[in-house]
Amino acid sequence: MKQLLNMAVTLDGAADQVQAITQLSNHNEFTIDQAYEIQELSIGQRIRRGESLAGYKLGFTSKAKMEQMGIHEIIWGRLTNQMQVEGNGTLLLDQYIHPRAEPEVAFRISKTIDKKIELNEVYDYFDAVCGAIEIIDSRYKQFRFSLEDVIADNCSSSAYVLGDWFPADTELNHLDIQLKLNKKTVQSGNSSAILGNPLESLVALSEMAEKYNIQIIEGQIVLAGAATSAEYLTSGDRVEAIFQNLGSVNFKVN
Ligand code: OOG
Ligand code: MG
Repeated sequence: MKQLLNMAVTLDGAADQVQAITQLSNHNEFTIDQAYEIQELSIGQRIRRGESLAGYKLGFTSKAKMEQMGIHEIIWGRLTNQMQVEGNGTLLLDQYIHPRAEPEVAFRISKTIDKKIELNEVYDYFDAVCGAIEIIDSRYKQFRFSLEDVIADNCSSSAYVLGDWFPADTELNHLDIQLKLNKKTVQSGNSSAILGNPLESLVALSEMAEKYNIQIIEGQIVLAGAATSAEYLTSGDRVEAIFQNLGSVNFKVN
């Protein structure tokens, strides 16, 4: 246990000090279940400093992401309130190691998810949806990691920006999604790239909730996973994601 805590503290410190570390798996052997324990302990450090759990994120729910990073399993991580950046706001580059942005769809949960739910039940569990941007910032050098490494590192999550909320019955499948950097489209995709339908991400998360004994509660946010590859950010960038049916989200990088 001590060793898992040490790894958790190392990851938390890397984020806090904005200093990339060597992949943990280079020098330690740990399982996927232990990686989730490290993640929990590492986020626990943030909670102890006063942050609160704001929700969850899924990773590698699209082929584009799996292929960009070379990992083909669905993973999940935690979001805290501190990680939220306001829409139209500014991301301060010096707080991140090598941040990348990716367009996401987000759900606002309205009823506790703690066991597997079916696709035909998902509408009972959220009351709003929005377009979002996730900022991922691997704490590992060169943004390279094993499956265990990235899970321990909270699935690279470091910040998120939410757009305006739309009603839960907004059609979410087959929506065009674009990511723009400085007005130029750098990624385009479709929401159906997310597990065939972004609603499936809630089913996937519900399986994780049952397996890992977590509860996603009313008011928490779930990021469904990016539909496109992620793009590196540099100083001065203006980042915008545009979603059919869900408006747009933007921020600038300083
Ligand atoms: C891991 C996180 C993946 C997504 O949306 O697929 C992810 C990474 O790419 O570093 O957030
Ligand atoms: Mg993501």
